[in-house]
Amino acid sequence: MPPFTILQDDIFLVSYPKSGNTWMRFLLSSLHFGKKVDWSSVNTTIPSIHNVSNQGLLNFPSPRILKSHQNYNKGYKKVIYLVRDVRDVVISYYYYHLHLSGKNIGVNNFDSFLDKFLLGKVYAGLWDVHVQNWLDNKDKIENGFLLLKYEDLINDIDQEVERILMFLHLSRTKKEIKETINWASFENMQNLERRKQKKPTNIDDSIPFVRKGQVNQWKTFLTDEQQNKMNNKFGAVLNRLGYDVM
Ligand code: PPS
Repeated sequence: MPPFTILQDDIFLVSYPKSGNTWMRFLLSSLHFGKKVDWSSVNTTIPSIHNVSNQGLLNFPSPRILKSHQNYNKGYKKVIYLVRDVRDVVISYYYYHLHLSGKNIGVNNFDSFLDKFLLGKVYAGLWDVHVQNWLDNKDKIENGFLLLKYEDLINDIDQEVERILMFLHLSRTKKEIKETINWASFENMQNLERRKQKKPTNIDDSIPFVRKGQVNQWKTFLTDEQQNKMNNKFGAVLNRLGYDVM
């Protein structure tokens, strides 16, 4: 992607794809900007550096929150890094491809997608490289690095919202926090998705973007052989993040 201007007070929301960044953008839009976004306004509140030109990004008021899937970038000065168990990421990513273009994705079953994923032949490359690069460099990030786990958000959203507020030096009332969490709930985001006005024509409606929103899907979805492949490839980084690897 072309270079873009990083400002001193930018906050980056960084994640490997399918780790829950859209959920986080709904939460942050409300916590940081006081805006309850929907699918038409999320991109005009927290833009993606991948979809907006440098000039377009400069039109956003500071401090900007910018979504990024980029690998470690030493220019980023404040980073919220969101991770998710890669064994669920791969399933979510597979369904996302089906959502985007029906069956016409060059892989016609999960096994072939898994093989591509294990080789890093998907957008954003290898999951473990992405995670390791950010974790290895986190202490160099000038204005702070906050690691969030999708699973912690699912298990204790109140506690994670407190951590986010502290990291961003924000204070919000209990009522504001409750309303934010409800607005960004799985059910509300799925409802908002259903009511979306503009839907690209190549979307497969039977597979929503806000699809399952669960942890440990892999335990029932992946075969033993597929679990072994994932654990062999990503076990070290899964362990580093505190995920169970059998
Ligand atoms: S993307 O395409 O990289 O921007 O995808 P991303 O938003 O990072 O991740 C999509 C997955 O996040 C789930 N999701 C949620 N989970 C829990 N609660 C809420 N509110 C929520 N919103 C989105 C979404 O369903 C995708 O996960 P899967 O496992 O496919 O359901």
